[in-house]
Amino acid sequence: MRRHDVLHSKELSEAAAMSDGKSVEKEEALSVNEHLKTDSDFLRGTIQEGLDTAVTGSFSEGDQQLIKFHGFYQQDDRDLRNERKEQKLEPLYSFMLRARVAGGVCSPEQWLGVDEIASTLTSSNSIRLTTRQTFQYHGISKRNLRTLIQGLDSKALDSIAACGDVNRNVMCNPNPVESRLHEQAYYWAKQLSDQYLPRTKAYAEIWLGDDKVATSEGDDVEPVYGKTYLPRKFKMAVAVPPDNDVDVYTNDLGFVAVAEEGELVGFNLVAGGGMGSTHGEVQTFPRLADDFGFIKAEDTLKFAEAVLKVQRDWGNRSNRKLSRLKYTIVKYGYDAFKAEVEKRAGVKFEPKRDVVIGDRGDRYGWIKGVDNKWHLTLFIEGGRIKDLPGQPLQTGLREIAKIHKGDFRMTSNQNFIIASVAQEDKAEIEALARSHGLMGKLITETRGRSIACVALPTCALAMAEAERYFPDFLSKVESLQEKHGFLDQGIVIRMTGCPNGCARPFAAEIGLVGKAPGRYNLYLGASFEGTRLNKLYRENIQEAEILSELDSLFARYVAEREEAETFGNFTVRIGAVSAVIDAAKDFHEQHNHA
Ligand code: SRM
Ligand code: SF4
Repeated sequence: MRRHDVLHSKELSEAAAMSDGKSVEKEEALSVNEHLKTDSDFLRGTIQEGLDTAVTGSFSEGDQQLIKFHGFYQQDDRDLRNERKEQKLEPLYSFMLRARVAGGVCSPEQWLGVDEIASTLTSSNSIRLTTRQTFQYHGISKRNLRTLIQGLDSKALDSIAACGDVNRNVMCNPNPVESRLHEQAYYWAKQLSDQYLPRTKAYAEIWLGDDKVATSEGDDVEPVYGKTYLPRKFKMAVAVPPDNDVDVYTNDLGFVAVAEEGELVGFNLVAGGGMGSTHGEVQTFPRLADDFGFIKAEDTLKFAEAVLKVQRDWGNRSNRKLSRLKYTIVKYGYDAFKAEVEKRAGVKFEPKRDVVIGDRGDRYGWIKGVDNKWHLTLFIEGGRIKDLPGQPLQTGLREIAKIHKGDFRMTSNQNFIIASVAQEDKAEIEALARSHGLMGKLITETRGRSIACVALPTCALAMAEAERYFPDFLSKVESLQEKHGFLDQGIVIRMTGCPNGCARPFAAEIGLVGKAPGRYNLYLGASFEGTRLNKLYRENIQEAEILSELDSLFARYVAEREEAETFGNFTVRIGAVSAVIDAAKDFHEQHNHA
């Protein structure tokens, strides 16, 4: 038994005793994934053998779980599923690979590599910016996986831990305007990303051809994770207020920067956020993180490691639907969790410092930073970088990368920043952006703040469209805003193809969550800033009904709103939905309309 397995049983009992004073946790059967991880020889499984098997485009079932830790998912084109079935062919398997890019920062040189891979090794011929500041490729065949990963490696990029039961890509506010503060916040995001990478050599061996390193039971290969890693995925973000583009409260662990005279002094630590839920299963729910208090910057890693280890040891390893940190905190209680984190960190939380949490949108166009460098934020609809008719977006970014001397930053709203442009280079970059359709279109305040997940045709879990349908849907909402005379105001609208919440829909003022083809649940009432969840308003409705509901609500909003009242706050004040205060209790409370 490894050290933390011993701790696991002991601390489970202690924590359970702490939370209700007497009960002792019953051990439940471990989930299949726990056995897979244990038996995987630190994430190797039989991936290597699967890769060399040419008779099928897929991996074995077990390896399909393990490849996630290496950054990719097996998928099939759902648009072609029935046709292939009728032809008695195996599904058209391909892979989605997600890179790990802490804080979304990459160099033009790296981008040229990313771009070349998309054009030569993927059938989607596109790059997809994600809601966590990185990029994905879709449509990679099994035989191209190794070449692709080696291509990324040649540009000092990788995909390890982009998916799987580990700390994922760490987000950080990408705003380069306040350069000093951003630099300090980014430093910690990078530390959090690097420190909690899996230490196994499996990735290097399988994909980069490194020699196999022998391991044995006694080897401390993974000092933080242990051989069974975390119970589930784990997400961290660093916010630099007032910007909340990283939606810090939706993360398992969030660091809200606290500055004094422009210098970072520490963070307000928040923990226990997450969006995923399952329709009809009330024990699952989205949740926003709790505030735990202020920590000094130099204690950042102590606290992060303490939280990771508590989740490692206390998290549910039997039911993967209930294994995120949010459920651990709800189960053991805020106080018990906090005390355990302080104990393991060896430091106590100080009272939370006052900070103002503001907008979650990106600032489009040119902005001048304090260092006199210019930064250009480009709106990328649906995060999809592709050469479209009349809008060769991918080519445009390639041409810019060839001449750009600063860096690039991906945003958590699926957008792209060309950062640190000198005054004398500004005109040339703008000309390239304009001539390739990357600039020049009017982006409304609502569209600029709204996001949709990938969904169909690649996502295996999608119940309805999102990325492909969302632009047209938004145009209809914009027409309604125009009709009611408030198109100049932004509403945060988010759509996902299912309740897993990849575009953080439960933190949107208007959230649309796929139920079935063409059908969505409509959620209302989140705050503009991302500090309150929304709630179900109408269930399983189609576009006409959604628009009709919004039409009536917009009419009332314009007539009855208080000064500077946001749409989300308005829907709560008039009682369209009640405010979610305790997600575990309130989120599923049925509303009259639902
Ligand atoms: Fe996600 C699963 C796409 C951000 C919660 N997510 C998936 C998969 C891999 C589907 C699957 O398991 O087969 C999707 C692949 C679709 C495709 O074809 O590309 C997928 N998630 C995405 C991305 C690409 C959406 C996007 O449009 O940008 C985002 C990639 C982020 C990244 O770069 O790491 C993405 N996913 C999120 C977020 C938002 C965030 O983290 O800020 C969430 C909600 C926050 C959270 O984790 O609670 C999210 N994805 C999920 C879940 C639900 C987890 C849960 O706790 O229940 C799943 C399903 C699962 O894990 O079982 C999921
Ligand atoms: Fe797929 Fe659902 Fe995530 Fe959308 S929210 S990408 S449909 S898992």
